[in-house]
Amino acid sequence: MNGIVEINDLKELARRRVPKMFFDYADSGSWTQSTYRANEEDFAKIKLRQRVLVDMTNRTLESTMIGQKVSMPVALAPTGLTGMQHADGEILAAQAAEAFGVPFTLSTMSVCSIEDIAESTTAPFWFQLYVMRDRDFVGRLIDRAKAAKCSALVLTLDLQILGQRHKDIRNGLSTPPKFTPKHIYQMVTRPRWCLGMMGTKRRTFRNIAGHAKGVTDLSSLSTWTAEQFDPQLSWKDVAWIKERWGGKLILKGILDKEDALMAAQTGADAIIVSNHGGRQLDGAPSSISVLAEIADAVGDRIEVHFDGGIRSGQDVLKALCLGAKGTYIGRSFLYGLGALGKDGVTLALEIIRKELDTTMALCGKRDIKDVGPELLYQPRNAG
Ligand code: HOC
Repeated sequence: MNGIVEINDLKELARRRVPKMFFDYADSGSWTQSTYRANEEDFAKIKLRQRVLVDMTNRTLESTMIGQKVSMPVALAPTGLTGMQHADGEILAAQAAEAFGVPFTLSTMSVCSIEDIAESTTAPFWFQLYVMRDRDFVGRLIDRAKAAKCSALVLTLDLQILGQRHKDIRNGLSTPPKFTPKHIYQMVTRPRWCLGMMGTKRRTFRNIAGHAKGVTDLSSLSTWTAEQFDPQLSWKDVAWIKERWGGKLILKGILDKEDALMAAQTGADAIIVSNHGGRQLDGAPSSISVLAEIADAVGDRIEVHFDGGIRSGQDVLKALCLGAKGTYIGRSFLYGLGALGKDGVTLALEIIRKELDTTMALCGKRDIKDVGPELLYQPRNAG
């Protein structure tokens, strides 16, 4: 599309098209947002080695993540309330990912349900699980993911309690609930978004509907979340979930080497080095700054994946060079979704694929499976 060259262009278009409270919800981090910013900024500090006169024909980005074929090692991350960026957002993103040959991960906290995605796609998708105090409900979610033939369960470990997000509080997306004329104004001044929402039945949180009876809007959802998410989640629960699920298991939210070592002992298939997009512990290091240490510590025992701050194909390449077998984009696809719906998600994936391919070639590699730390520039006097 004219004028859209990089992910940032999609971001600016989304900012104009999505009501502020929902754009901010996706876009912001917790507290001072220092970790959220570091996720992006630390990528820029990593320099690539330019190589010349290397045969660059017949390049391939194909790879695998947890043994599943991917057209490039970039999955769509589980993102909460994706259906608020665009009507039926989770369905559109899943369809775009399927056409592209990359995994889509549905969040527990999504607007469209597990069953909605299963009915609208043919490729197996991944389901992200939050653990609530009510283990029967958690068990039922796992069973629904099995019935929908999800091919991996992504268990999030870093949201036992919710990090405080100042923008959400200021926007009224918090407890106690606030819904003011300002919100209504934000919505009606985004006619495309409004028409889309009016045209769909999927406007509330269908994975948890039925269990969370009073949850009908964002405010009541945030109250429910605060009460339901289990602050006592432990490694024992991981064992229980692994057993109940019985399929491929990915543990998301590892940022510390000690935790990575514990995770490697669980028998899970992969970990995701992640700080939840800078939305949980503000002041924690960027995901990219801890990736190499974690990959070195456990990479021979468990597949290491990465998320946090990827806004280009160059960022993907850097994460792969530092030890990730696969990566995830969250905001990068959400901006596309908010800007242009399904076409915007496809465009975000195309932008990333082209940047990844060109960067890999300029670094002198033809196969994404062959990239490693040798592609990164190490200044002579670096410690
Ligand atoms: C109000 C809902 O992964 C996020 C999500 C989890 C959200 C639950 C809160 O936004 O970080």
